Amino acid sequence: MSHVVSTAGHVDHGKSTLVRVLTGVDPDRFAEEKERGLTIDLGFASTQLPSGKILSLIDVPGHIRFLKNMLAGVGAVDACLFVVDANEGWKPQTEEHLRILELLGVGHGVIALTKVGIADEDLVELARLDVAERVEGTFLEEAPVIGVDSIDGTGIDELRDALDAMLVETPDAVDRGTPRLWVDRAFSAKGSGTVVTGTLTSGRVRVDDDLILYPQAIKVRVRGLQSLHAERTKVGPGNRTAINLNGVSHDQVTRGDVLVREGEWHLTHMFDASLQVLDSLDHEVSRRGAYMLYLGAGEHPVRIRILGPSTIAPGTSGKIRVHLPVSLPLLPGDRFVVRESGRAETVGGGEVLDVDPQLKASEADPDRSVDRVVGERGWISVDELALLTGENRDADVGQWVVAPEALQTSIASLRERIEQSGALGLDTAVLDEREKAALELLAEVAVVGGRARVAEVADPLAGHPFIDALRAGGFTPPDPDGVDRAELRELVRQRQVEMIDGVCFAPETLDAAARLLADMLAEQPEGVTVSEVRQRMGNTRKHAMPLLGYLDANGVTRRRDNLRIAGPRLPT
Ligand SMILES: Nc1nc2c(ncn2[C@@H]2O[C@H](COP(=O)(O)OP(=O)(O)OP(=O)(O)O)[C@@H](O)[C@H]2O)c(=O)[nH]1
Ligand SMILES: [Mg+2]
Repeated sequence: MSHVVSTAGHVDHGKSTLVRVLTGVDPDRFAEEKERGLTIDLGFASTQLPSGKILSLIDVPGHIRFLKNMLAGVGAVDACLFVVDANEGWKPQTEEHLRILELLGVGHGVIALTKVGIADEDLVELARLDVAERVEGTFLEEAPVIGVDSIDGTGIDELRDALDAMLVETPDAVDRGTPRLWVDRAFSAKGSGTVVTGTLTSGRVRVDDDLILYPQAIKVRVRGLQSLHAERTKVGPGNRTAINLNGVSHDQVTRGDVLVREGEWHLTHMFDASLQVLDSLDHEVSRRGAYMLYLGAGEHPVRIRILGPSTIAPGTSGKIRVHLPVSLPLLPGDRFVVRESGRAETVGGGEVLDVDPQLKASEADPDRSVDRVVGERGWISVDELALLTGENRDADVGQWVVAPEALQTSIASLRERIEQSGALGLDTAVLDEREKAALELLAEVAVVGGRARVAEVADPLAGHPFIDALRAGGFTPPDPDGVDRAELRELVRQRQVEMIDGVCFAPETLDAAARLLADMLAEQPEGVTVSEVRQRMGNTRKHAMPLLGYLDANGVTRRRDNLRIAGPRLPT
């Protein structure tokens, strides 16, 4: 496990030189960089610290013209090596880099005051005071400030110790089991084809893994892996990683693309987010303006809609809806920086809050709450919720997480349908997945033979003698003489007793009547008369008529003239 740390600071303040002294590797890779003594693009190097920990450094350019490259380098870092030239002191990109790191949520750092060998002591002291003041209230407030000189070696050991201590404080990368790698370089290596590099986050990658490259949606396979200059069979999160890919040519891949496994991320070209606007901005942020969004290692032209009030003033924060030109695998908590393309100035940055907004922009008020995500949908599967929020919730019902109100509504409507379905019960084949799941929550309902009906259990009135009498009576049940009226009402309410046209029946009798008619109509499909039914039931009109009325009303039978014929719900 290594930690990935980026440099930061104004142009020429000594970042690359310091990286070279710390690691023995010159991070300026290009001839043009070496000739001009200026970092243009990202550089990479690593070293082992006294404790044995591995420090991976990403060296960023300080020049404002290459800020885009700097942004590509800091999208996935845990901490920073913040560089200030003791002679020059705090400069514009010192400030801008600090703001960017803050917006991206970088939480740890060490400050190196460079070139102390060629600065007089007063200047160094002044620079210290200045730096202390500038970082007040930022994540660097408590950071150690180490005077160093990369040419004569002053303070380098002390800096190593400070970096070591910083890594102890810096939390290890999270392993969610869902790897994501924002590509910061893609090239073709002799003999092995396409290689991409980046900082792996959120999970492990193994040789032979199938991955997808977005936004192109190209299926690729991991042919080989390297981390810290060694071949690996697997690499864990928080590591600089080079992946040799099958299935894509290097010119199909650009910085800012992203590798993930299929189905593990929600892909979106629209998300809601917070936006903290920099204090230094001299105008409000409105929907007008051309914006560039920096996220992962990529740069994307975006449309922004302010949620709520129409503008966000400098030094304040608000919420925005962002429209990306491509779909990317995002998760709440992802951080980004926004710049205004026309003016080339950093506007602010924020955190993704909702990767799948449900409400219209005029109504949305996003936050990181998982309950909000559930509430806006009512029902959501455990898997879908994990994709949208990164959180694994236990299911409330079946495979679903359900908002309390939505669950109550479903249960109430289910109960009503079951009650209305009468003694025959509700055919569960007509229920959708959610309703079937909710059925399990209805303690009073039993499902027998694919039909849900109110069960006759766990009740003081269960086993009431009148129920037994009704059952025993069958098609000629007794009248409820002598039965307490309140008890009778309750028995009817619970559907332990079915009251039809003032006559009481056991629920089983209704089923038996339906089956009897089915038998009779199988023999006589053209229809049966009331008197034939009476004869088979062995009863009189008093009991036969309510039973037939019930069967007609429930679609078991239908009347045609003075005959009963098969209805749509005749048992088969
Ligand atoms: N004397 C002295 N010179 C230094 C020190 N660090 C850097 N330099 C010199 O300062 C110049 C700029 O150093 P770099 O390391 O290229 O600066 P940088 O911050 O990487 O610059 P960019 O990447 O372009 O932003 C070079 O000429 C270095 O030799 C130091 O500690 N002491
Ligand atoms: Mg440099």
